[in-house]
Amino acid sequence: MSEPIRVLVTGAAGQIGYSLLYSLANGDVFGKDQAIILHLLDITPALGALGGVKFELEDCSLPLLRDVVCTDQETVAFKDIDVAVLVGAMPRREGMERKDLLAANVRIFKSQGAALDQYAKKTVKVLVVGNPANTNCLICSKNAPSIPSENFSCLTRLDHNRAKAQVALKVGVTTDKVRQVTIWGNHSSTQFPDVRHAKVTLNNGETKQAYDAIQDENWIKNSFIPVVQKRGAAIIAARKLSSAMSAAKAICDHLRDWWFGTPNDDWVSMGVVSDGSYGIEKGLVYSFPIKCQNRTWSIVQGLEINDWARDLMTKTAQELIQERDDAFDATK
Ligand code: NAX
Repeated sequence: MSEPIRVLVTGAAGQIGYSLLYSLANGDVFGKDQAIILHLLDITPALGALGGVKFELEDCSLPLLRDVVCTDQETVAFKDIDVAVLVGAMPRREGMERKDLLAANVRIFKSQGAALDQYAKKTVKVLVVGNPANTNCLICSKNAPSIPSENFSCLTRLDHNRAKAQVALKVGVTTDKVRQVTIWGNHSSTQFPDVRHAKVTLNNGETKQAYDAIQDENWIKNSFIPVVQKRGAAIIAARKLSSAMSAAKAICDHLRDWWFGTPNDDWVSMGVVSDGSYGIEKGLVYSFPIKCQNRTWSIVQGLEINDWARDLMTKTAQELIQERDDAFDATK
């Protein structure tokens, strides 16, 4: 058994934290022979609840879980960590202006970026979940100059999983039979869920392009895309709470694939710092089709982009440019 890795989860007393921690501690993400020490950070008023989460983790009686460190101090939380899952963020409160929300999140992610820079291992892998996830990730990376920007990513895997599930439901196959879907852009309603390059293996064993399996372009453009884009809002409307179980599952998928690699015949979606691929402004944190190997990721190159797709990819990039500029303004 190798040395335990230290995994930080921020906002650990919240609802995603509650759905996520068991899977991390049980070896579902980093492997069944990888011991783990959990660092759980939350704000001071949540420390009581966080203590209850620690009791429950102990009661799960998990052999891989070597320690649980609960804290409201960044100096403790970020010390020597191998992985950071940044879930905690400022939620929008009634009457709060977008600018105030952005300013509050910029403060949080600036401070956490600086803490990563100062206390974490230089090899730390960072996954930003708290919204606005892409821009928070950008702020965090900018404030951790000693950590390579490739070590930062934001979660668009939930959108990716939603897209796979919608196609699987439409065609009548299980979700593992749908491959190579892509979420382009922002984790927001401007994202572009793209199945133009996706493949589906039908129940008779035949593999087809998703467009040929679906045979309904109108459904793709006018049902599939808006359903995936607005799924988060649909869950809030139905549950009166935002997605937590599916978000936690997506976090596990994202981390597992980054750690162990993606299958040869598939790719995943991750928000990463753009290198200019597909004409997306360098430096923006944008969701791309990604392959992982040896704990590093690369953007899948050479996918054909037609005018319709280009228009959607540009719209979501423009929103990210605006968010980035507003975030920098908010701190002035
Ligand atoms: P909850 O409100 O249940 O939990 C958030 C937790 O973060 C709370 O315990 C709170 O005390 C803590 N927190 C707030 N500020 C903090 C700080 N500065 N440091 C440490 N902890 C802090 O929210 P939950 O449903 O768990 O969602 C968390 C975040 O994930 C939200 O920003 C949400 O919008 C975002 N999501 C992002 C998704 C994605 O795909 N990128 C999907 C799911 C989710 O909506």
